[in-house]
Amino acid sequence: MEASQEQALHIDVGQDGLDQREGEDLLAAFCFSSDTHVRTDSAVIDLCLPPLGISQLIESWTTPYPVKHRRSGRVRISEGHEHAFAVIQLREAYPADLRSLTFEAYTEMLSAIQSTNCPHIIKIWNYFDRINEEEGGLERYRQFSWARSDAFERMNVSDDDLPTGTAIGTQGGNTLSLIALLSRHRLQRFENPRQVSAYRYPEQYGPRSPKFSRAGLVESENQNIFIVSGTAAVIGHQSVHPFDLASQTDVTFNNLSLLTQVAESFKREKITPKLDENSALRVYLRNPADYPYVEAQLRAKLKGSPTNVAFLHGDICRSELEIEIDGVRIN
Ligand code: 3EB
Repeated sequence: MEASQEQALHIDVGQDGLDQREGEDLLAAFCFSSDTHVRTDSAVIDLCLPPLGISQLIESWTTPYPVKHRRSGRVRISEGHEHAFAVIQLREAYPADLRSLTFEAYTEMLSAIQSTNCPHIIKIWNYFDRINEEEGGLERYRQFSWARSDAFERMNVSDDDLPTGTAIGTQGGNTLSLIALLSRHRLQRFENPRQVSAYRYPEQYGPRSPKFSRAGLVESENQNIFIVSGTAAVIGHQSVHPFDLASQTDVTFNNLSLLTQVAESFKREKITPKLDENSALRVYLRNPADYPYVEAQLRAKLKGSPTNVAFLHGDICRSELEIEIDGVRIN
């Protein structure tokens, strides 16, 4: 098949080595393990988010089009035909100043993105250690949110232009990792009607609100992307069922189905805006012992055996939350 008739983007989750499709180029490989190595010159992104029930998982994003790998300062860029990734991973100093480091990382990454052929930021995954720990009088997640907000402001990204997001605590590595998915095509954003938009959260969650959109669609000629931000047991702006895994799991699934319902109302011919066994999902659990329960729940909800799911040991950005799920469906 001609590349032009094929889908531009594929995701595969596998356990052994790079699960690269025959004849395709690698845009990004998220390597989830308890390893903390930081690469500097490839599309492989090592993240200390240990997979549950297995020692290593690799989520590979590949494309039939040629990919150009380059660097812009400390930002690694993989540019394909319609999609690209920009990645920055910075070690934290001791004593740490996460707020300054986040501002530096964000402004450097956002500037580098301006030099790519894919100006639309679809999603930014944010990972760093000790997310709920207080440092210098403020929880590290709140320091991070503050700096991300300042950086978007500095770079003239308004609340109407925010990408989808995920912010999760890693289990070591001492590294701030920002991974941006970019596209030639714009993101059609939408919010969850049952939730206050994160960028309008009141100050009780930090001096500056978390700047992300809840979900979105990216339409292009051959392919569409439905993508959701990290989704948890939040209603309005409040966490519900604090520390209660089973109830939080239910609310999280409800929030995900609400987002898919909103996406349905945008629906064009070729879009399947749902999270099902053909989606790539990441399920983040604060407590590894919760894995068997959530795995069984997910299989029941999706009514199939999803192959592209990563269950990861990650800390949720509010200490009372036990579970968060993010996902993408390409079709
Ligand atoms: C929430 O709904 C839960 O700060 O980038 C989810 C997704 C959450 C992304 C972020 C935070 C972020 O507010 C937390």
